[in-house]
Amino acid sequence: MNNQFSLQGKTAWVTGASYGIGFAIASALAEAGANIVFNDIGQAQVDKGLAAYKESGVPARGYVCDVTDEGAVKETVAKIEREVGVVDVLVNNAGIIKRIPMTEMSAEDFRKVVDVDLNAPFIVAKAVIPAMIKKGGGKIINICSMMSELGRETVSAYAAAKGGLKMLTRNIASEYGAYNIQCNGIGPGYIETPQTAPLRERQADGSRHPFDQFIIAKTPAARWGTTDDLKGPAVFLASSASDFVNGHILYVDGGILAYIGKQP
Ligand code: NAP
Ligand code: GCO
Repeated sequence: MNNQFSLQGKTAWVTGASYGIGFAIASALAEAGANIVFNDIGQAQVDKGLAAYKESGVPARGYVCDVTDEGAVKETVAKIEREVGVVDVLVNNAGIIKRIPMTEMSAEDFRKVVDVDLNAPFIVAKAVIPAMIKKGGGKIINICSMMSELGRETVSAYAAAKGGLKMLTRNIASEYGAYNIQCNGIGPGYIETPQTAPLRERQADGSRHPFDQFIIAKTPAARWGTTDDLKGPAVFLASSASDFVNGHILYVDGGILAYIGKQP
């Protein structure tokens, strides 16, 4: 059974993984035996990531690549294939959010969020699928969100992108399942990372942020998730243990989507 979860000899690319969820997922895939590559927008961020991986004892290669730049993505895939090997596992993790009321959000800002959170997963998946087909198969994991299913104030662009990413996941599964490529999503709940730090800031009186309290009440587990909570699900979807799982969004949310919320 343990062999089913082994990634020995596999090359795994986690995008935007200098820190946060991507870093945790890359570390977990490495622990399962994968050779890790990651990218970030600038050399400074890549160097920061390399130092963090080294400190954690995780061998990793870092590449400077803006995932919204198709030319840069194609070049990065060619470098990875030359220097490490064909990408067996792709985790489309890189993402941004802009929390602005829709009527106050510029079309430019809306496009920026969709570009990173939806267009880029298309660009990167499109770049790695041909070599996966030649190799006889592969795994693609798109990092979706609660906002793939739910809306809330100020996150219109993010929800539109993550909802689209859910359907892109299902379409890749549909179009390339015949080539032994499984494409699934992970939908994290509310996770403690820099991206959600503003939602957890302590108030001047030391009390919890109202949104923090809201999430605690909405989550049966009565806590925020940590990046460690995502490690097992990522290894499962990256390994042969999930070879007949395709087009599925695995929500790792402590039960938020199942729960009406604690009565105030
Ligand atoms: P984060 O802390 O903000 O990290 C995002 C990472 O993506 C950073 O390393 C960032 O690099 C990188 N990135 C952004 N734009 C990029 C681009 N154009 N090219 C390459 N890299 C880029 O976010 P996180 O909380 O770890 O979230 C990671 C993923 O999980 C995102 O897709 C997010 O939407 C999703 N998610 C997060 C949560 C949560 O509660 N935290 C829940 C559900 C889903 P820089 O530092 O250089 O900007
Ligand atoms: C927000 C949060 C969420 C989380 C995550 C939830 O502002 O609502 O940032 O969007 O990032 O996507 O799954």
